[in-house]
Parts: sequence; structure tokens; C-alpha cells
Amino acid sequence: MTDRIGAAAALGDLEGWTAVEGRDAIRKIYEFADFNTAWGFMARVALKAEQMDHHPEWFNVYNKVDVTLSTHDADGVTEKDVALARFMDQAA
Ligand code: HBI
Repeated sequence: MTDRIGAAAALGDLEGWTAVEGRDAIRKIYEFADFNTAWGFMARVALKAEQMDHHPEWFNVYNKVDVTLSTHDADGVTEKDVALARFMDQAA
């Protein structure tokens, strides 16, 4: 199992991500030009998430994708969340 590192440690390495209040998780709201672009981002991330067996909690409305990352098996933020966050930032 991947060890929990916690949101604070993860945030040191990431831009635009914030700590979620009340649980050990990190969050970022991506904004795209339109729904098509947002959905393209989600499709790329979904394939990566399956490959990693590590999945985001996310909510999409039109051009916005509100993402929360946490490792449920570890009850908090792990290096897997940092890796997926980095991939998302590159895919956006
Ligand atoms: N996604 N975010 C996240 N956290 C997990 O612990 C996790 C996951 N996707 C699949 C997964 N764990 C599997 O290891 C099993 O728990 C199904």
C-alpha cells in the first residue's frame, strides 16, 4: 500500500492545488475554453487513471472541472495523488 504523505507535503510540489478542509485531500478547479476542451481533458485523465488504478473525484459543469484527489485506501494524500495531479496539469 502507498504511504500517506498528507496534503501539506503534496502541495509543496504543485501549483494551483489547495488543501481540502476537513479531510486529507487536494483540490483544483480547472477552467477550459468550452465543454469540448474540458471533456477532452477528462478523457485523457480517465485513461491515465485506469492505467494507474487511481481515480479522481471530479465534477464537471460545462467548461469547469472541479477535481479532488485523495487515496481512499490510505485515507489521505499519497505520492499517487501527486503523480496524477502532475499528469492533470500537463494534460490541461
Ligand atoms: N482511487 N483515488 C483512489 N484511491 C484509491 O484508494 C483507489 C482508487 N482507485 C482504485 C483503487 N483504489 C483500488 O485499489 C481498489 O480500492 C478498488
